[in-house]
Amino acid sequence: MTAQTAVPAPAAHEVVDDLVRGRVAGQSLEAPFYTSEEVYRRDLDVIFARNWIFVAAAAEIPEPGDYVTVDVGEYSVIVVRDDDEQVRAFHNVCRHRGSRLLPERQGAVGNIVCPYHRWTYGVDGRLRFAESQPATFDTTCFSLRPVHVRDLAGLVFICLAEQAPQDFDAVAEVLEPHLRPYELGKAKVAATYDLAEAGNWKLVMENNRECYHCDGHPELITAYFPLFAYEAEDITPRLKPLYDRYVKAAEALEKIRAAHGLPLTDHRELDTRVVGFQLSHLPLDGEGKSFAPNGGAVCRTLMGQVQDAAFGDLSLHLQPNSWFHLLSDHAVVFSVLPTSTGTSTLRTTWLVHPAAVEGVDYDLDALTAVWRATNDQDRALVAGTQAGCSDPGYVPGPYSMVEDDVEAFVNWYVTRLREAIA
Ligand code: 3BY
Ligand code: FES
Repeated sequence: MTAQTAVPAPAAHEVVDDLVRGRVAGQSLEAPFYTSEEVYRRDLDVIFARNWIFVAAAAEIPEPGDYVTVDVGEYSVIVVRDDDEQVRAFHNVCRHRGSRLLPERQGAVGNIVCPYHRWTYGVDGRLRFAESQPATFDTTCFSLRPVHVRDLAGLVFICLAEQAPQDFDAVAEVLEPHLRPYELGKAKVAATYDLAEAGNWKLVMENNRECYHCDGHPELITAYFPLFAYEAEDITPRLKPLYDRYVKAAEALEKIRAAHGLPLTDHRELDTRVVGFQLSHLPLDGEGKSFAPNGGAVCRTLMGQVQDAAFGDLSLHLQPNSWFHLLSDHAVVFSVLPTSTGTSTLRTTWLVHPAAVEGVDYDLDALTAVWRATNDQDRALVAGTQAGCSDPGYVPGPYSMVEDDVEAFVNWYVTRLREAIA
């Protein structure tokens, strides 16, 4: 009898390596990218623990001691405004025996006091007090562990890596002049809510990156031209009248921005940078002002230094987890955080001018109606895609001509995973 040598099954990480190496461009990802625990762990490690992640509007923490906590996989991070009014970020872990420090999603503190044995940290992270320590105990050795943080014109990003990608500064330099007039850092939070998505975080992002499905957003498209990422050659006879209206509105918007001496250029660096981004100045349909039905305004007070209500939509997409709409009268900021292989959280926050008064300058339901409806519609599309991709009958399908930004997102993602393997 001949002895048979069993061929060992490849380790789970090798299976993921092969998937990543074998990714075929131009079509949707293979099912395990959305369904495998091993890929999910890889995403947390390579994407969410190494890149700049958008986590909050600075307006959520206006005063010293105001904080939010952010869960990124197994990490919890405290984002807090210190006494010098700088935004700081720390691991939400006590330096004594590791207790979680702040369990709430947001709040305000004088000091950060551990609930276990009351080690007390300043909002600058320094350990100020720990009872019953020997004379040799040096508090300076037990500050909270910092997390990289940047406040870009009122948008707060963190990076959990030891070495954060350098690229952020160059991107911030491009974005800052476009964002500055809106004074997001001084804005008021009108509303924020978390939506539980029944889909892998990448499906939420991919859905955001195309308007091929925008007929599914009847409320949104009375104001928003459903032509995002469409080029002239992508315009079918059905879309021609809409496109003609879009071209006229875009010309009018360019004149308005030029009259105010503001930057006009769009930027598309979605998969050509580590901090991949796209900035677009989009005109709006109808009245051309904001996201009320037919492009009407939703708030009487204009943002920051903005002087013209017909200021269009400054649309910003960032890899890997965020997008933004800045209008003359409000801003909406979105972040996606993974919660399991097949679930994620979409956080949406609406900002208005700090002097805008609810019930006087804006009606909260009217302010939030379009994106609540759009988020719900997208939620159903994402859940349906998660179900389909989990079906043994799923095979990847080709991207259309107007899904370049989905492809760019996936390329950015696969590039990060390939770099990590190398
Ligand atoms: O939020 C966005 O960026 C839009 C909305 C619809 C599709 N997407 C391109
Ligand atoms: Fe925080 Fe003991 S674990 S004080």
